[in-house]
Amino acid sequence: MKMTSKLMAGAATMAIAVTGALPAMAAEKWDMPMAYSASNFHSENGATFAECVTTGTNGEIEITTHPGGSLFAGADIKRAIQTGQVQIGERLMSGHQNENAIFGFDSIPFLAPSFEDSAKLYAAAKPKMEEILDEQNLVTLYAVPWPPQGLYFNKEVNSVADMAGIKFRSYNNATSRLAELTGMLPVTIEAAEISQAFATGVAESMISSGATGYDRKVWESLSHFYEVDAWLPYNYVMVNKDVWSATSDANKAIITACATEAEARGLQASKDYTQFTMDGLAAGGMTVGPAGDQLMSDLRAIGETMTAEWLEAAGDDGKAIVDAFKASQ
Ligand code: PCA
Repeated sequence: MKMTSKLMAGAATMAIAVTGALPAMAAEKWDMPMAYSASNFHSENGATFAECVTTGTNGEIEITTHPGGSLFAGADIKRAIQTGQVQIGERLMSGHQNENAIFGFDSIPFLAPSFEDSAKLYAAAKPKMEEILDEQNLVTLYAVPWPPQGLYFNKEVNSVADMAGIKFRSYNNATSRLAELTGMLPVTIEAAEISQAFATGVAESMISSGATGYDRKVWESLSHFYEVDAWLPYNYVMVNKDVWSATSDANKAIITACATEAEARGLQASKDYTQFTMDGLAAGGMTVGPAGDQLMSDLRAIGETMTAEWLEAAGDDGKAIVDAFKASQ
């Protein structure tokens, strides 16, 4: 529902009447769009971060989260922050691999398949990522990985040959490419829409975390989850650079402290959620377990192709990230 300006003026007059005076300094309101459901750990973590900022700044900056793609759909969130339509937001960065191959550093199959490795890969990529985002008018506050990515199907699958012709839900370039290389048919769908897509047969399969399948109750349509541990993609919380520059040093310090806490809390939640959500998928009736040997060796071969393609697309900067990651292992 949209309030008319007359109604809003009325509400403001009432607020003044109740509080007795105008506040000394108008509180700044920051809207924070997020693409994933309110119950998802990233969204819960974002809500806690928002509270931390609102309380820490004594309400000088009040952040309101908008989960589930309710304010902007996932694909539009980054641009909305860049252009100042919103002050802050969260986005799966690999969703923008088509803008810059570097953004896909975290979706290279089998390069960094554990939480430990992925933290090292993220650290290796961070300076370059922040430089690119800075050029796009964005300041990164914190980033949190999703749990390891596995494959969902509505039937038993033991090899890549078994995947031929399946309609596959993708969420970034890497997942679309994986579909092509496995003979599946990619269709890009936001996480917020997948329950519907699976229920209506628009998609029959996806690669994602146990977390997303659990949040979207995919057991209502799908039967198998294979642990593949392909990669751990990162969600980034970013603020518009002009908004950041106009923020007082005291408030910047508070926001940065809240972000540091959110990064650690989010990582822990991602780890805790991994087994919890796979148990949840099983409790929902799905067959959950490691992918078989044939499937894994087929996927590894495809992973090599995708790694070579990414290195080619990401050039010297991409190579430098992978080299720095390998040196840190
Ligand atoms: N969930 C998100 C991205 C990665 C993940 O685990 C999704 O499926 O859209």
